[in-house]
Amino acid sequence: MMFEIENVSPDRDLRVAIVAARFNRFIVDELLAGARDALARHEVNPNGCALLWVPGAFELPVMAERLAASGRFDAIVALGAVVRGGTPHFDYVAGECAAGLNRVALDHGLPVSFGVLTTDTVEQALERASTSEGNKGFDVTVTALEMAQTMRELDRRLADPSG
Ligand code: INI
Repeated sequence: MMFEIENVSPDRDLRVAIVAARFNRFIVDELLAGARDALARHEVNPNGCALLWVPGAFELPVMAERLAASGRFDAIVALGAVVRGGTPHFDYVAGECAAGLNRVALDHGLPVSFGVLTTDTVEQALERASTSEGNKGFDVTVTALEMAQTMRELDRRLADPSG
């Protein structure tokens, strides 16, 4: 085996941009609290991080695209809540949001974490955004950090295979 990279521990200088959708803000605020907690627990330097608000989940991809194109960030975390009950166009908003975020990730080779809840009810969304039952904002931020660090170490290994 040439090399293996697993169980990386995120550098404190990783630069993370969070994009948060204001729609269903009371839910997204909980996701954001989880995301902030994940950054703080990994002692990520806040000076390299940014938080951008957009109106709804549909707007997350275009802002993520702008952030990715800036070259200033190692990972992007997208947060939102799309609830089927209140959303006749649920499938368009949720589907385009997911597809758009994934496109940004692939176009830029940048980790873009999908922290957008897509649930049938507000109750289900709140369960996934709570602190006691596990917080999706926390989880996807940990994922973003792992991906950014693994990419960083991969670049290092490929630049210096002996090191
Ligand atoms: N945006 C959300 O983030 N969640 C929703 O549940 C939602 N609903 O219910 O419609 C929603 N709609 C707004 C959408 O994201 C755009 O902001 C809007 O269509 C303007 O482009």
